[in-house]
Amino acid sequence: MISRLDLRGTALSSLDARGLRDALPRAEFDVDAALDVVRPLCADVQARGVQALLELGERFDGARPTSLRVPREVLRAAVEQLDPAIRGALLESIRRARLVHADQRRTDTSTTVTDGGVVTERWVPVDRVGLYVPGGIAVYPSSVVMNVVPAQAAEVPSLAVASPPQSTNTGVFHGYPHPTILAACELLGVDEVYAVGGAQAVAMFAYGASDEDGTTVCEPVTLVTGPGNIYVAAAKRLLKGLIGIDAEAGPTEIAILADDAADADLVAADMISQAEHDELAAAVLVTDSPELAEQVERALDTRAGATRHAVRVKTALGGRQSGIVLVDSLDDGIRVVDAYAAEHLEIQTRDAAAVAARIRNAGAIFVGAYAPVSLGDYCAGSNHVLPTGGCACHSSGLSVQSFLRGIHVVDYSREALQEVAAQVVTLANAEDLPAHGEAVTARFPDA
Ligand code: HSO
Ligand code: ZN
Repeated sequence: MISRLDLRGTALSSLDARGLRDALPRAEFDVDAALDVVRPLCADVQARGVQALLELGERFDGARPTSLRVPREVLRAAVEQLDPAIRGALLESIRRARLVHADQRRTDTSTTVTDGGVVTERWVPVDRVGLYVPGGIAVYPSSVVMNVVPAQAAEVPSLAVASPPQSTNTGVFHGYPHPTILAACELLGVDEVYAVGGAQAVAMFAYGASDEDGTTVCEPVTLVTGPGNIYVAAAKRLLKGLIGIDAEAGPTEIAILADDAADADLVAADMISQAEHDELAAAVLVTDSPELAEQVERALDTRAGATRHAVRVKTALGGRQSGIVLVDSLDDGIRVVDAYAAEHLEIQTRDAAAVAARIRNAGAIFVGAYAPVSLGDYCAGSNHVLPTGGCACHSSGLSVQSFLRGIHVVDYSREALQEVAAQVVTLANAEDLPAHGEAVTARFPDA
């Protein structure tokens, strides 16, 4: 079912990371191709606001909520009707995420460059964020936690969530997002929630939305975060600039670096755990042990046949994005996973912590047999909104930092400026921008 890539005997140390990356399994995720689909949708939302959003919800999600914004009593009802075990688990997930994200808060730094010349980096949260929570194949209340917690820790003053209306909801929840998503919002203290999904949610956040009387229903935001399908990613690409975005999330990925000490059944279970997300999800095992590779193949067959979403899992494992990569040594394995730059990387080797310390590119690293990706998906305290598609070689997952801007505050006295005036003038002239220098010398007419 799963393909094999045998890199044994290849001099990996002589390949550049790009070349190696291109040789590895990965999904096609052509966001550009989706741009043509989302462009008219976004234009429609910009032109017709709430009316367009309600119609698009009916067209794509098969549901029309009574109001675009979920009423407060519906949010409260979602918590009241929530299974107590789910409530307890969500609260534990929130508690742990809050612990970790509280420690990510930045403090301002002030540097005295010279007497009277001080540069301060001041961390300021964005004014308002729109958090997107998908609701397609699966419903992710955990993603509400992962988006909201860092935004709140960053003290973003205004925060809205959007998630698709569900056609299967009944009673008070009819036409609104999944009740567990609503409950997660309420437990987190978020009361601005919209029943809007897909690209149109990103457009609503970017442009804001008014109803036919011109009453504003949703104010525009400055930053949109959260995962989504290819259309959500395309809308983010289209509207980036007008709004800030976190990343264009692609299908989820798990890479596992394992040696012959790994438990094949656990490796297979973890690969399947992420393959369960999507037919395009990627599960990649990198190992220097042909025996482990064989055992994992067998375990995948057994487990994939027995799991609830067997069809989806088998498609994901059988796709070109998944595979087992055989290498000569653990050092080569590290080269491979670094080139791949996985969203999630598990290290299941002897002395896993030491191996993990050598990894340079990954969205998140899961160390040893007792840190499966599913732990990080829900309850490790870490964030599960992570860079996909190899973007982990230049980007990080969602964190408090994602919601902050570092503003440099430059405070120089007359004397401090005078001290460096000649150098500013010299550099300005070297760039043939003399007016820059003149802006300095104008302050010292007697010099
Ligand atoms: N593994 C997904 C997140 C998730 N898993 C949500 C379960 N629910 C991307 O990191
Ligand atoms: Zn997951």
